[in-house]
Amino acid sequence: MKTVITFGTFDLFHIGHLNLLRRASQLGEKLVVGISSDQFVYQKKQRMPIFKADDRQRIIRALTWVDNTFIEESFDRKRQYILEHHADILVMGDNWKGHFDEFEDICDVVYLPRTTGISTTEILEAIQEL
Ligand code: C2G
Repeated sequence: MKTVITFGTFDLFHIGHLNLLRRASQLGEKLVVGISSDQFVYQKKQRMPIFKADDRQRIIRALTWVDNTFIEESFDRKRQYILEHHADILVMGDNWKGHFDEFEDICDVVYLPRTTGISTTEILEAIQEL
């Protein structure tokens, strides 16, 4: 039985997020998702998320492929999260390619192709242009 772990902001949940989570779930029997805290999103993106962490977590938790969720507070704790959740595979979109190779000593690290043509930033820009 393999446990897959993945991390993300998942703000303005969209089809790119859905595809990533579906494909991640297919790599194992259990999928655990770390959802970035609002402060961590600010550190990563220099802007606050549109949806609060609690709401983003509720949306992810409602997906049938997702078995467990938690709030990710920082990059520094990634090793701890992987170990705590007994993850066998770390999955991220390939915009993160190479960034998490340091965890190959404790799990497999897989980068999946991103869905093209959609991102939270592009959605925000499209709305602003209306
Ligand atoms: N993603 C994707 N296709 C898109 C958009 C996003 O496959 N069109 C993937 C990303 O590659 C990532 C996941 O969906 O694996 C979540 O993306 P974001 O919400 O943008 O998360 P991010 O801010 O990159 O958080 O510790 C690492 C992070 O917390 C990653």
